[in-house]
Amino acid sequence: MSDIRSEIDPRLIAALRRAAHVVVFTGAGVSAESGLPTFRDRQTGLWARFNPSDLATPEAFERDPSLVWGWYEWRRAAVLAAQPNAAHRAIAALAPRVPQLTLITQNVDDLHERAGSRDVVHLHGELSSSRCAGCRRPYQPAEGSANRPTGPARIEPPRCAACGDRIRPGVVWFGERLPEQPFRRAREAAHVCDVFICCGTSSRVQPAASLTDLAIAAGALTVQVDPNPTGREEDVSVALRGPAGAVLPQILALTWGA
Ligand code: BV8
Ligand code: ZN
Repeated sequence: MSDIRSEIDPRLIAALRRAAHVVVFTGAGVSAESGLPTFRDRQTGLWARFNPSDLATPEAFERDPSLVWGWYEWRRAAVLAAQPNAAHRAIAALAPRVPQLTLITQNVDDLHERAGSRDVVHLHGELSSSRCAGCRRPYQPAEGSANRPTGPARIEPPRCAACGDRIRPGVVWFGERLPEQPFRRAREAAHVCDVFICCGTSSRVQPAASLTDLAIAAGALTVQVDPNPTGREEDVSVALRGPAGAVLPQILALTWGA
């Protein structure tokens, strides 16, 4: 990866130094360097191995609960085995350097939190928060009960102790509404922030991807960090081509000598 120092626009450094409110909006790409596959990367993309409609929808869970629950258990095991990477750490290090930081993520892993970020806005739920598909009661597996698979395997989902319905992952599936409060908070932050850094997302999944449009329309200085083209390069103020684990630490170093 070429050194992006020459590519970092001085406007971005100046804008970050005087920013009152910075938003960082992340997707699966920021967890890629932790070894977690993204949804769309050709080689590792999870979708490449599964048809999305076979897994991340309520209909799929209805049709084959063990296949879907097994896939989430596998992903939970992969997240547990993964470590936050330099991108997660740089975002956590950004927080004390600006008056206000809003970290919004589409990711369902907890790597931002494990890197030290607080108050993370999860738009698509979290792998760690399973609940009853019927009465919506939160579900916590009994200590040591979860059998972590080493690959995508069928696992019968547990049953709710209160109503007997199946337990489901606490994530937002395709066709399901985003959680009201987090999405409202994300829209408000995108609307008022001075700098909006969109990192590791193909910006294809709606309505989350509309946050970048909101920030552009509101006049924020918008930055994209991605090693691949997303088709948004012409829309944002600054498009930085490179892995987040290299680019974000360099932005901090150039801006604050961090
Ligand atoms: C809804 C949780 C309606 C589950 C996920 C317009 C408006 C509204 C809806 C729609 C719309 N158009 C279409 C829709 C429907 C749908 C949708 O967007 N479909 C897509 C496929 C077109 N949206 C929905 O269904 C949403 N709900 O609309 O409800 C409604 C309204 C009222 C009442 C009822 C219903 C719900 C969408 C949420 C789905 N759930 N996740 C789970 O995780 O299993 S989405 C899931 O996929 C992720 O959370 C993530 O958001 C998305 C994948 O996107 P990315 O994170 O961007 O990952 P991707 O692989 O695409 O890209 C990775 C990027 O990283 C790449 O660019 C790559 O180059 C880059 N990268 C790689 N390595 C690095 C890197 N970058 C930096 N550094 C690196 N090292
Ligand atoms: Zn229940």
